[in-house]
Amino acid sequence: MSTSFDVFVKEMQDFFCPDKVYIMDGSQEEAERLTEVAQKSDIDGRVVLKKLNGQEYPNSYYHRSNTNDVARTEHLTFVCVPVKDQAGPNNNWLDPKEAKEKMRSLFKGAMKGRIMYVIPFVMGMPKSKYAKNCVQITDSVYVALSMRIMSRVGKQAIERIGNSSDFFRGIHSIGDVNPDRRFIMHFPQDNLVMSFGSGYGGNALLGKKCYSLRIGSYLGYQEGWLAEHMIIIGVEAPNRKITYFLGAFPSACGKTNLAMLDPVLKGYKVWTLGDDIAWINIGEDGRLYAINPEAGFFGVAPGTGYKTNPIMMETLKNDKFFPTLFTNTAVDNSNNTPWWEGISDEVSFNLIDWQGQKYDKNSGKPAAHPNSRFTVSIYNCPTLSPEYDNPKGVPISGIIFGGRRKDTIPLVYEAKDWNSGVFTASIIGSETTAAASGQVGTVRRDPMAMLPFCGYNMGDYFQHWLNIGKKTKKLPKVFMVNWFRKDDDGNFMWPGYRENSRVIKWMIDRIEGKTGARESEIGLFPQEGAIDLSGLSIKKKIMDKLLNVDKEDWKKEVIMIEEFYKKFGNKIPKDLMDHLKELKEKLGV
Ligand code: SAT
Ligand code: MN
Repeated sequence: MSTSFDVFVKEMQDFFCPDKVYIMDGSQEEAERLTEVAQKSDIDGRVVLKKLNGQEYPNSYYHRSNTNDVARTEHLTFVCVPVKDQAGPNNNWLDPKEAKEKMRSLFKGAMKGRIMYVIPFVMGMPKSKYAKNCVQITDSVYVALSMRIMSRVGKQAIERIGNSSDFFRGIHSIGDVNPDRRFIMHFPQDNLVMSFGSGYGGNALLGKKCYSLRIGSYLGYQEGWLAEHMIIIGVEAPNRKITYFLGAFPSACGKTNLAMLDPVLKGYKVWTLGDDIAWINIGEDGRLYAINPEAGFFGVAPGTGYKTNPIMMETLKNDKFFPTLFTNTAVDNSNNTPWWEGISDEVSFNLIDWQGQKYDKNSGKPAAHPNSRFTVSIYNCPTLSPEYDNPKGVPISGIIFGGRRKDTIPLVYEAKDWNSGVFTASIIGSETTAAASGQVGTVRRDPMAMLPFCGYNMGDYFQHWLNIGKKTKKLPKVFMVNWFRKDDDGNFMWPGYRENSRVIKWMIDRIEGKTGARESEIGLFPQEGAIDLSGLSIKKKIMDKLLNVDKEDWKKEVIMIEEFYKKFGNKIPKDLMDHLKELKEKLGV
């Protein structure tokens, strides 16, 4: 497989038998040409793209996918390495030889009558030593256009690759969008992903979850860095000092909202660097530095509105260089604009739902698919940090982990040190919501929010985190948050959203050594009055409850953690087992 770019393209052409081969150059003219092509071509009888109202949403297009192809398909996603244990219980496994044979039989001749798009791209700023060279093959113009938004496509990538054979290969065909013939196969040892039968983001934009997280985490394990499912933000304080944070949350915890938070506290500002993925390296000064390998947002539309995330609304409406895509939202036929639940309080009479039918308000169903998405360039974000394009990345002072829990997990606590932080992150649990399949409200473990994205055995991954701690000179502080605690009547106890900046201010005070902390069984709590509550009416009794260890809840929690750890057998590092043992002792379990 280690052939040069030209040879790889020729091999792919001979194999897929497309009518035409098109090598992308990333130019503005190309964007115009491809959006033209997409407005004329169809998948399953539906045009790929329709232009939306350019006054309301400049340079924006609408895409409706096949109704069976609206989300990542984890059960059809495999990590293919010679030994099953290397993939771990956190991945589906297949022998690489068998997997390649299976994929070759699906791929053979699959592009007859189609155009084969060759997408040379860089994940990360091309000047950065942390950036990686990649090439994706696809027969979907929607995927080709999406890749242009989400990564740095074109000449710079071809120049960086040169005659080298050292680049990631992502081979994709949308096939006939049949869920019975849909596979996403990862070959970490070959720096290769093969994906067939889906056009959906996480399955088909191979630079994203497939490369930047699954293959990336494996490369990081080999090379001494971390590929994480994290936002990157810079928080500016009234003294103009900016503190950089990473944040990892399972889905439906408001991750994207936090990435572009408008703090309620005067004088504070959040600068956005990333909303999904961070690559973290040890810099020359021995600190951790993060870059966002992506160049766009692939965000969930429902729930995004002027109240919850005005910055994202502005991003979507920005007059833009890159086209913005809306996928599986509803469309308001009265003015040809995209519409979804939560964009505004009113429901227009003229909605066409995500499946193309006239929407009936009384149907009890949403008009937009719950996982409908926008794909938009990060350069349209008004709060984009000036450091976003810094090839060195930004120095990280704090890592925020979180989950959605109605009980047990306090509003915020700090891990005592790095290893306790790794333990805290390894035990993250979050309640499932209606947007995910399965039972609503049950707690699922999702360490570091990486369970579906760690490309190797998660036990080894925990050890890798501990090792990074040993190699780093000045480690960031690690915090755990839960914005979603409820009282006995089922009401949220903490107001959330912009008010979360109060908790982040406390973190900055901790990082700067301006405030002490109160020890507890699970970690360090804010001292009385240390969270700035000015202008917020919240009872002391509630704050006390939010910042407390409920021993009975935690006794149940440690049992669940123990069960989860057991799945990984002796792969769980001794240090984490010791932390669990210590916690059990403190709780008297
Ligand atoms: O997996 S996707 O990248 O398509 C969406 C997500 O879960 O973040
Ligand atoms: Mn994600």
